[in-house]
Amino acid sequence: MLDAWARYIFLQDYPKDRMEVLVADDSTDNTLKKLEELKERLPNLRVFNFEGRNGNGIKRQWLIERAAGDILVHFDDDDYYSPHRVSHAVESLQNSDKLIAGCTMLYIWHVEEQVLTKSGPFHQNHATNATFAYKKEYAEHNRFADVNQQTEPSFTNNFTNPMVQLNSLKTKVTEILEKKLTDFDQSEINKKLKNEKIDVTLPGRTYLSGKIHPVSQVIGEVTSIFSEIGFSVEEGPDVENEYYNFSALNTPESHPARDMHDTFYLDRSKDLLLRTHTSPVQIRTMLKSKPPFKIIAPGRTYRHDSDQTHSPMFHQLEGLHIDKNVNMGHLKGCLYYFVKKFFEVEKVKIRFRPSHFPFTEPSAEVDIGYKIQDGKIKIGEGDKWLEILGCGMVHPNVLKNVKVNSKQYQGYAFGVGIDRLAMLKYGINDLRAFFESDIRWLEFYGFDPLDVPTNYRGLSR
Ligand code: 2U9
Repeated sequence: MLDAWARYIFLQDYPKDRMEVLVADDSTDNTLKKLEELKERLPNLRVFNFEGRNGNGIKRQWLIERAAGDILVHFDDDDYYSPHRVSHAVESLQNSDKLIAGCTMLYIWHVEEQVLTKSGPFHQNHATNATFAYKKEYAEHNRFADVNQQTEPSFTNNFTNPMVQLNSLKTKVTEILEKKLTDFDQSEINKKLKNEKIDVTLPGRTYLSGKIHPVSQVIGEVTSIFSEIGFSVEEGPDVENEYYNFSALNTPESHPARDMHDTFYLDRSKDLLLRTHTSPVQIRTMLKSKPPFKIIAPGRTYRHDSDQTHSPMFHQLEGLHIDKNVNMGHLKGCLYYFVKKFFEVEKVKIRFRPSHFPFTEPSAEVDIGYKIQDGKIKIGEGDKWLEILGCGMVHPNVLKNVKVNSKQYQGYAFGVGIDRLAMLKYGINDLRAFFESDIRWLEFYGFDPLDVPTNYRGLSR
């Protein structure tokens, strides 16, 4: 701080031999030592130790009483001053009958904080803080009050003493400039208010909002239900190899699912193919990690099939839960919970029918009860049965293929067709419309993008 202050004192264009510099030093650092060094370049430098005494008023009074010159000019040690400060103040006071000089407006550059503040412009006798200059005879009759702040009003008799204006031209230019800027802003606003009119009778603009496809909606719903009971979501590629899609899943070379009529092969050696189920995702997950596993795998699957209820590309969701002591009771509990949540019913009739899949043993297919009421399907009650799921306990051969010890770990797996679930829940009867990309169909059967399915807010509206 002292360095900056000393620089502004040296930079003053007023002759140094005619300038007495008085310092009231109340600092605790090595300021005194530094001031000693300055003495060589400022012949009339006088330093007073002011430590322990408080108040700007007291300090100023102290300095005034010890000053030798006719004209006194204030300097703070933490503000920036121009080189003309002393000469301008002295000249202004010498050419005037008035006893005090100051500026009604001031920009202060705070050296330490590195900020610029502005005070004023005030009325003509109101000197802004730290701009004071005055004749010594004035100070003999007007004393700085012994207060820390706002000493100026009492010193200037509440701003009633006529004041020589310092930097008056600069103040005027600033004022004019600021007025011009506000006038300009104002006239721009007025121009806009005059020329721009709002027609409040105009109908609102219509906008096209996209819709969520029923398949995406159902994937969201199903994922939400299973994540609530501890399943995490895994994904994998649509293009798979023979091993992950068939061999690892205990599907023999002779199995009809491997037939060209069922599977889309991508090369002559029948190694690359479009996955026929999402099961390879579970194989990949188990190979890269260690049990327990509790995962679901939703996604696109492909089979060589096309009619009113089959599309060559369709969607599946498979689940897998492997841990110590997982049994068929857990499988039944999990699927019962899922069916109730998905169809949003309190009670549901459910039956497990023995079946066969190469990757599960024992295997079952799951049917749910339904009836037709007023031409609509009612899920959960009635004496008709609807097949919706396949499931079973994971075959020990599958666990062996993914290096899981089947003596220690067992578990269940299930698979469900997403498109079929969507058709059942939302009363859509032709599967082919799902993938025709008819915007009118989507407009009717689609869902609001903001209406995201959650277990808390409700799955569907
Ligand atoms: C691993 C082990 C076992 C997944 C299973 C089914 C039964 C099933 C069908 C439902 C309708 C396919 O889309 S659908 O035609 N799926 O019946 N899926 S058990 O079993 C697995 C999966 C991965 C490692």
